[in-house]
Amino acid sequence: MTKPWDVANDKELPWLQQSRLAASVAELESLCPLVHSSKTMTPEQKSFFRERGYLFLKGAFPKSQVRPIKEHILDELKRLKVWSSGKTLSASIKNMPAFQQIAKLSGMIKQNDLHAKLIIQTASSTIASLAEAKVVPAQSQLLISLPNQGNWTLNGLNWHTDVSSSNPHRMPGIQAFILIDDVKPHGGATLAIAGSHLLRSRNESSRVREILREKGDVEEALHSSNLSIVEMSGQAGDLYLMDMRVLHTPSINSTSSIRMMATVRYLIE
Ligand SMILES: O=C(O)CCC(=O)C(=O)O
Repeated sequence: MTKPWDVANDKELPWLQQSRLAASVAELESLCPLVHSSKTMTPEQKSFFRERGYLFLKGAFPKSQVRPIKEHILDELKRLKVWSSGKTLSASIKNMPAFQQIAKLSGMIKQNDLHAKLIIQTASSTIASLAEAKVVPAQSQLLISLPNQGNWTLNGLNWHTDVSSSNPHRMPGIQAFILIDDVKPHGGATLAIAGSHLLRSRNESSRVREILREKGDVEEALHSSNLSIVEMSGQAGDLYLMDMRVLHTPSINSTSSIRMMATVRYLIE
């Protein structure tokens, strides 16, 4: 099993077509009655996760738990002279390609261990319940994007999986995406292709790659293969859980707010 956390292994999937995200919103809304229970997942949540490869848990963390992390990030950005009082201070970081910026900022900001550990612990039991297996938090990372990165688009994104498993029938792990602050649609949230974890054969995968390269209505084409794009936007404290076989990508932050998320990768023992 390889763990190329920082390196996209699907670089040949560069061009996507911009369009709406209606299918994913409908999917998320259908889950709303289920989302408040934590730790033990309901059979409905487990079955949704198995079929779509992700789960949205609205308000999984109290805002009081994520607020200190947000404050720490803002303090760090100020200390590093990257961002303060609504202004970007570092021209070199602002001018970096959007996705390099994420990696750079995640490397620069010191993690606040105490709060990160609390999040990791709280999510662990929920994830173990979903995986029905023992899971180990292998790696955590802040996902920060500066505002105003340009027009939001589905073109030129970096679709990838972080772990390649020798057995495509077995889920290698679950990745948690935690919203540290509110993230509006088109605000730089991670995008995922729901259902892509079930692409079994080389033929199926190649067809999806082709769809992602085409300039037509990509979402329509994905929909006909029972695939849909999920934009992990929401409010501080929301949690998205994703089967690590699901294709996902960073996206452009076209809003005027910093995108603040954190991710933890849990591998199945
Ligand atoms: O910055 C992002 O939202 C992308 C995150 C990602 O691709 C990953 O954690 O593997």
